[in-house]
Amino acid sequence: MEQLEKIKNAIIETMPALAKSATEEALKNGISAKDILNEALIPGMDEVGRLFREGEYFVPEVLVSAKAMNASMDLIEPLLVGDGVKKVGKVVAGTIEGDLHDIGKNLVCMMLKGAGFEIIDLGVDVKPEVFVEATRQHQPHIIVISALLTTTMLNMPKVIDALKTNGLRERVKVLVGGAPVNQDYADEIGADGYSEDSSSAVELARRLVAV
Ligand code: B12
Repeated sequence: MEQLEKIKNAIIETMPALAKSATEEALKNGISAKDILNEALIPGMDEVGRLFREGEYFVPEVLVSAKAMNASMDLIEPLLVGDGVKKVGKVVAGTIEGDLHDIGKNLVCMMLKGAGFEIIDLGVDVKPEVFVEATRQHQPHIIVISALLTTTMLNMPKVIDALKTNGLRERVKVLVGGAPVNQDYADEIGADGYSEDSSSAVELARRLVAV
């Protein structure tokens, strides 16, 4: 669809203002927030990833693309989330220590919020002790940990170890994800769950709290 292409291209071509206006236009024309997410934002960012990988884009371009994606996300989030949804569980979320990538983590949080979870978002570069403290303070059902770098995913088990050391491991389910993470790694570090995208993360979170 032409309007979804326009949003996608605004992300790829690093144009936040256009991403915003094209999203406003699409919503006005009755295109759903879910279609904007799945058919424009995610494929747009995937393409940016490819350009970065192949050396056509550098960090500044990727940052502006991320800004364009966020400009659109700000508009669709309230529609994806919906008001007055009964809370089904509490989630503490964060990107692991050393890692500044937050687009995927934010998407997972947004989808979980939409499914009725209460989210405590600790942001990026979150140290194990900060996850522990938030677990003590908020008593979540689930901890969501995101990593986008092969180097930082190695910090994920440190959170699990820190929870054990502090006697909190049995109280909370740990969900891990992000591009370099897979089911084998999740099993190896003793996480309770892994999923590859934000929609399946919701299903998994629901199962973990047995909704
Ligand atoms: C955007 C981006 C950046 C932006 C981040 C902006 C931001 N606010 O997030 C900036 C420019 C800052 C950046 C910096 C760097 N980046 Co970068 N970046 C990317 C890029 C292009 C896209 C990532 C993204 O947002 N994808 C879109 C989202 C929606 O996907 P996602 O994060 O995978 O999330 C989905 C799933 O994984 C899952 N998910 C995510 N988290 C979780 C958690 C749970 C619990 C669950 C269940 C699911 C889940 O659900 C999400 C939605 O479906 C990727 C390439 C790529 N295609 O992945 C490189 C990439 C991740 N970056 C890379 C690198 C190397 C870097 C830098 C080291 C570059 C540098 N030399 O400085 C720095 C590191 C900075 C740091 N300390 O973190 C490499 C990593 C390589 C590796 N193997 O480790 C990649 C793969 C690019 C590449 N091919 O070289 N980056």
